[in-house]
Amino acid sequence: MRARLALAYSNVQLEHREIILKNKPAPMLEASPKGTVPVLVLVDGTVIDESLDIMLWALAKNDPDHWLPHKPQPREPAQSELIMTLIEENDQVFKKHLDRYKYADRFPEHPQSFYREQGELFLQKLDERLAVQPFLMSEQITLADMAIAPFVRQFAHVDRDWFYQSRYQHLQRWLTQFLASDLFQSIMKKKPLWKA
Ligand SMILES: N[C@@H](CCC(=O)N[C@@H](CS)C(=O)NCC(=O)O)C(=O)O
Repeated sequence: MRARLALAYSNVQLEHREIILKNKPAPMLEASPKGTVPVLVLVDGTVIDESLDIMLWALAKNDPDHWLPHKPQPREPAQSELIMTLIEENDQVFKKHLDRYKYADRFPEHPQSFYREQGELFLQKLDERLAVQPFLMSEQITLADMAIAPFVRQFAHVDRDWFYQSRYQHLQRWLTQFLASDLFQSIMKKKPLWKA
């Protein structure tokens, strides 16, 4: 989802090949044997098969609203480094708790509420940021918002009633705004399955 967001935003020309994971087409596995989506194949044959790398590639092509700002202050890390640190925490830590919360029956060592509480540490952190500014890093959308929102959406959708009644009100506002955005709506339009 986040790769699609960045590709749509940067407006690069591409052929979208929709697949189902239960029936991965051979050309996909030839390009990327690890068998996960997304996979981006460039005209020169280069394969990019990590969603964050696809986002970075798309922004390097075209980043009209500066999702990756460049305003380094003396003795302060550039904002782009802070963005990458927050995304890394999402990808390395929060994602693990999300998967366990979502598929708690596959991780019977703990009840589902345990995994939710682990994930909440990150929700709390995001909510504190969103209490003082509209987006995760600043007044403007950055790559951090777009790389992280799809995971918060998944977390929220495990138990929507719980999420929308939780104390993370700023996060609720931010997620609701993301879900209503034209960009998100545009990538959610159903695409026909690709046939070779
Ligand atoms: N780190 C990878 C994770 C990709 C990933 O795990 N994708 C899932 C779908 S969201 C997948 O393709 N799973 C393979 C399968 O279910 O067969 C990325 O962000 O690109």
